[in-house]
Amino acid sequence: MFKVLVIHGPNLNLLGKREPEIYGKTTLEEINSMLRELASELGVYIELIQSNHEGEIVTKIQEAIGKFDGILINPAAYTHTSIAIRDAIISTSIPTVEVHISNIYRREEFRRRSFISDVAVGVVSGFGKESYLLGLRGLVNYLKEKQSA
Ligand code: CA2
Repeated sequence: MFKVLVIHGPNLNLLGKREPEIYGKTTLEEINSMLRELASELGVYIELIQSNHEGEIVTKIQEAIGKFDGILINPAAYTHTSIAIRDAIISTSIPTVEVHISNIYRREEFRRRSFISDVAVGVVSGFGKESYLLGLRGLVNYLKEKQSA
């Protein structure tokens, strides 16, 4: 059974509680429930964490070596700033999918640069809570294809 680590970055604990016009009305707990449901449908094990701290995210990625087959991450604002998270993803070589609720390419200029995208196996951006589900499906599909290659 594939094991997937889901990482929600800073401020995503506020989902559904602030700025619903950009990030929707769904709470993080509701997104996690949807992910758990899809994971059981796909037959994969998932673990979900949220952190507001860059270093903690780096440590969780490092600790995923040997424990997880894939990582699904919304790095939130760290997407646009964190070489540390990028380096952690590269160093673990664990296939990683980047997801965003909003379409970062149709927002402010500073959100159009991601330090994660070119080290990810794929990116899903702009589909609201659905981005997470599409991202998990894409990641599991990638892991299956890699296994049978
Ligand atoms: O669209 C996304 O998923 C983002 O990763 C969300 C980040 C933002 O910095 C990225 O550019 C795009 C922000 C997450 C903050 O979430 C909030 C939720 C509710 C209220 C305030 C912030």
